[in-house]
Amino acid sequence: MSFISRGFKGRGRREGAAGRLPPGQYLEHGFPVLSAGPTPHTPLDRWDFTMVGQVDQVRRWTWDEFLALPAETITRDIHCVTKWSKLDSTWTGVSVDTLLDGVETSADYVLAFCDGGYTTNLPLEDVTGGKAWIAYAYEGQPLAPAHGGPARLLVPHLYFWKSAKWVRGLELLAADQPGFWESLGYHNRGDPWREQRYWGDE
Ligand SMILES: Nc1nc2c(c(=O)[nH]1)N[C@H]1C(S)=C(S)[C@@H](COP(=O)(O)O)O[C@H]1N2
Ligand SMILES: [Mo]
Repeated sequence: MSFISRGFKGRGRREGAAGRLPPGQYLEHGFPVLSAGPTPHTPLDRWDFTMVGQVDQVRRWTWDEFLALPAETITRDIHCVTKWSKLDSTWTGVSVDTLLDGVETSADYVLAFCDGGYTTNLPLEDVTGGKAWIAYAYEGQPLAPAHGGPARLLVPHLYFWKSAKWVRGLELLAADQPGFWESLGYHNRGDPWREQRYWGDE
């Protein structure tokens, strides 16, 4: 009896996740914290977000200005290279498209930079067209410091190391420049559906 009900539950869970777990991933119901260093605590009155590098003019938003930008609430699956995936996580933040609106650039790449010194690189294509946000709320609550609060990059279609916590800006670049994990052997792009975990994976 108990065997049957366990089996039934297990099957139900698998059906819910059908087609949503990239190769080699398992379903995680909690929300693990993965940080390469201590959690920085930048006071909001000293926080800003800047768009620098190959831009016609540096763009800068204070915390209050950032909160006044048009926000979006989105629900997405997220996939960590350490093999956990979390389905239907809900975030609120500003689309990178909104931040790039009116910015003239010839850049093809971005490097996200953060309090604490973490960086991650992405093709501009992977952060435009409704694919990336600067998120400041998770499940309707202010984003917890351990998870990147006050704000983090969210790029759910790539492995979660690309979703830089405590993000403070984007540097627009003509030439790609590897970020923190990318220069330590992780894949340059990190598409979970192609299982691009490490340098050398196709
Ligand atoms: N600034 C910063 N961002 C970061 C990291 C980090 O160490 N520092 N770790 C990355 C990795 S490897 C993962 S899997 C996710 C983890 O986010 P979480 O702690 O909210 O689960 O954040 C990414 N962003
Ligand atoms: Mo990770």
